[in-house]
Amino acid sequence: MKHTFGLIAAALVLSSAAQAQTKWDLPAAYPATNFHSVNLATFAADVDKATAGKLKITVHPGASLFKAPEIKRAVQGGQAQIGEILLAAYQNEWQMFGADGLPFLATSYADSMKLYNAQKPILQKKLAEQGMTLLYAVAWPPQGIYSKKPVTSAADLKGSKWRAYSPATSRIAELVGAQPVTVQAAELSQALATGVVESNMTSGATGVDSKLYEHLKYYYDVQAWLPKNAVIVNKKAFDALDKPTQDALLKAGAEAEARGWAASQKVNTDTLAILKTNGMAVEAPSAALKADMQKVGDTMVKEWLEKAGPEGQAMLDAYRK
Ligand code: PCA
Repeated sequence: MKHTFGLIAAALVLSSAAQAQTKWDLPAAYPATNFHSVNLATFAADVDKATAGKLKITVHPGASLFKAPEIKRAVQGGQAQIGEILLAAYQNEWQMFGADGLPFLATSYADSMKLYNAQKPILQKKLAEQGMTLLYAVAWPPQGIYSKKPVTSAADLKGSKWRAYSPATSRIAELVGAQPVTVQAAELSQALATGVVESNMTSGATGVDSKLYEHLKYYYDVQAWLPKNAVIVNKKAFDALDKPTQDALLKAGAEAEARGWAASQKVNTDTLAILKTNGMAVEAPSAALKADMQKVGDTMVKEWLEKAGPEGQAMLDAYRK
């Protein structure tokens, strides 16, 4: 009798401990050493600490749980409670997602932050309609051109096998006469090794992550745009948390955002140096290349506005104000 009571008591203790702990999965698409992923790991540790272990977030970097393009739907459907997405990858779904992926709309960290502030209210509204919320977003370092061959003007990109990671990066390829092929960051090294890719636009961060210097010898620091990663949360999962846990999550998210933007700037400087150390020519674009790319950007912003309509215009006005 006494024995049975002890077992029941033990079972009760165990089940209440299990109830008290919530486990979330956080799929992410970039390698564990990437600054976004490192930031996510710190964020998860902060949440663990602030909630005394009540909310355990497991980060799955490197597209190990879901491939990059699948993460948004996974969070929406509740297969993952929280996840990190590249907003610009979803431009075809809704033009506003792609605003930070347009060449030469916002090219500095300061402008990129301004653009984020203009985007934020409509991003929140859209994600809420989809059953999610935006926790935080962090810009990648500015995007430049990587190429196997020297590029003195856009004409040198004609016919080049160009890796794209978003609708906008595919469109750039079309406009310069390159051949776009969509390759996610997780598969980029492989694509280079097999010769599927000869050029692309991305950051120094991804250049180092994927060791682009092993195959591509030229980097032109065009600083064309700063796309953002956003951390999104399934609304039902969020609502199921108690208030102190929700508050802890929001606080850790705000801290991760500030930390991430600072890290991005440092990573920009550091990774361009690493590219050089590894034998890559890291150069400013020629006046001709700059002018060619500026023209591409003008066309794309115009095309984007046509598709985005008044909502896009309102966002641009808010950004430029
Ligand atoms: N790296 C990611 C997106 C932007 C960036 O700098 C990539 O190349 O896939």
